[in-house]
Order: sequence, then C-alpha cells, then structure tokens
Amino acid sequence: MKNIISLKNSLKAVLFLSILSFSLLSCSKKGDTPAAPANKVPFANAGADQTITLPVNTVILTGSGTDADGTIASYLWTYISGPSTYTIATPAQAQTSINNLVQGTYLFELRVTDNQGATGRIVVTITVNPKAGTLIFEDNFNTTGGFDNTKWSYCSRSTPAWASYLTSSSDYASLDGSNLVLKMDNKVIAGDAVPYHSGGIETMGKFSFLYGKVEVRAKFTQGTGSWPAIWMMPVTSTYGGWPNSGEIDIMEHVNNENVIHQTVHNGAVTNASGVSSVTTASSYNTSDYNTYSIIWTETKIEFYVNDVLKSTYNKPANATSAQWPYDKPFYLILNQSGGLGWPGAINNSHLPFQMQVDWVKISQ
Ligand SMILES: [Ca+2]
Ligand SMILES: [Ca+2]
Repeated sequence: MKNIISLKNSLKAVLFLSILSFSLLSCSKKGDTPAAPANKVPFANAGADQTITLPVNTVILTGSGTDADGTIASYLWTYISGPSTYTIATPAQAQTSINNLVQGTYLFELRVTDNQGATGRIVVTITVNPKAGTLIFEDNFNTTGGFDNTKWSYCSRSTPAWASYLTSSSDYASLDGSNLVLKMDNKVIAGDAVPYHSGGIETMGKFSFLYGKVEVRAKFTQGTGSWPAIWMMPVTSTYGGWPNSGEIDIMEHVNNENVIHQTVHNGAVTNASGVSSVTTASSYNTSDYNTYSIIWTETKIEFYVNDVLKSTYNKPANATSAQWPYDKPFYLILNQSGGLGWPGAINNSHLPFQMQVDWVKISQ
C-alpha cells in the first residue's frame, strides 16, 4: 500500500501551518483578529492487500478514514490499474465489493474527503491467481515392483534411435518405493543380442489428452551416450508421418551437458535431418530432482523448468497443421535411452545410466 500522497499532503500541511503561525504572530503584533487554524488533511485506510484464486472473483474492500480536526464527509473507490474487467459495486461507500475480477494484479484507490474538502488517498493491491487445474492423471510411483499397468505400458523396441534398445523387463523399468526407475546398461541377456538394454514406459492406449498442464519431477545421471527424455506424441498421425503430426519434448538431456532441451517438432520447424528450429536449452540442477513442465493451450505451448518459464511456442496467425498439429490428443512417454542418434556412442565405463521419476501430474 502507498500512503505517499497522504504523507506528502500532511507534510505540506505542517509547512503551511508553520508559515501560518509565523504570519499570525506578526499579525498579532499589529492587533489584527487571528485567522482560523488550517484544516488538517484526513487519512485513508483501505485495509490489507488481498489475494484470491479463481473461480473466486470477488473481494470486499473495507475502507475507513480519520480526520484529526473534523469528520469524513465522503468515500470514493476508483480503479488505478490492472485488467480492464471488474465492477466496483458501491464506489461511494466505505465498504464495497469488487466483482467480476479476472486473473491479474489490480490496484484500487480509496479517496476520503473531510468536511472541509481536503482529501487523503491510499492504494490497495488485489492479486487474482489463475484457477487451480483439476488433476486428470497422476502417478507418484510410491510403491515397489512393477509400474501401474492401468496407466502405463512398456515402450516397444523399434527402429528409431531412441527405441533401438528398449527392453520390456522390470530390470529396466520398475518402482523403488518412491520413484519410477528407468535404467540403461550393457548386461548380456541370453537370446536378446543387442549391445545395450534400456527402459521406457508410455501412456499410449491408456491415457491421452488434448490441452493441459504436464508436470514431471525427475533426476537422471549424466554420461557419454546417455539420452533420458520426457515427451509427448500424438495418438493418431492425423496430419501425416513424423514430424507432420507433431511432437512435444518436455525434457531431453544428452551426454554430459549441464543443460536440458525443450523442443517442438512439426512439419514447418523440423528439417530433413530431424532438427527443430524451435528448441531451448536451459540449465538445471544437475545433482538433484527438477520439475519439467508444459502448459499446452489452444494457442501456445509454454515450457518450464522448476516453474520458471523458459520458452513459448505460439500458434502462428493463419496456422495450418504444418505449424500447429497440436489440436489432437497426445500421450506421454518417459524413457532412458542412448547410444544412437543425438547423443552418439556410449562410453561403457559411464554405464549404467538411470532416470528416476518421482511423480507425474497432468491437469486441465
Ligand atoms: Ca480535516
Ligand atoms: Ca514419488
């Protein structure tokens, strides 16, 4: 709150009174009738700053005023700044409700006027937080053994680099009591002649969604050839084969980098080599868990690390599916991969690689 105006006014009043007293003394000597003392300005009080969370969209402002040498004749609440949507129910009363508030920060001013027309002002701040999302998917991975197969399936081994060593075994994807643990190593498995094995799970066929907030808390090891990822793919290839139907990479990490990458792929931004021009590298806490998230709406995808906005992909004006294939349901993938593609070859002395996922929350 700012009472600067009132303070300034009272300083002025003090100064004025001093000059007046001096003048009165001078006048007295001449035997004139003394003038009435100057009016003291009133003080306004608008109450404490307030914070609400939508869908609550109303606050009650209880104002008051004090006047040392008179009475408060009137009150007036006015809008100073903030979103343009609001209604001051009874602006001329000490107490008013403010209705129809929307997300943002508002300043409202209370002006009090005393019985001689002097005013005091004060500003109060009203913060309106966005509506808390409703959880539509959650897994805290707080049990031991296998993952919840009503929510997840193993990612199948296939030809893309990230999928080449996927292994549908609890040795590579299991729960340790508080995390999903996805591993990669070079153990020899009889009858499965690949040089590495790695773990990944996905919600394909069990959970998908269109628009919302995805948050994943995870930590992972670094190592030459390592490639852990938290990402999303479309359920159906409505707009054609990769990358035309889109991909949203919430977190990818390669090798021994001290940054993670957040990327969108689509037909317009991804080149023939599979490299996207819409990608951001951000530092992260390399020795601990971090929270990686996106907020996906009809018009943009925002990427966050530890709740700090790192980049935004906005739907361009007049976008076609080439720029914006993100209007169909997507599903979530968590995997520890490596050895091929982006990170390149593995240094076997750096194995095993591991990503631990503490929890996943998806809300709308
Ligand atoms: Ca007064
Ligand atoms: Ca957990």
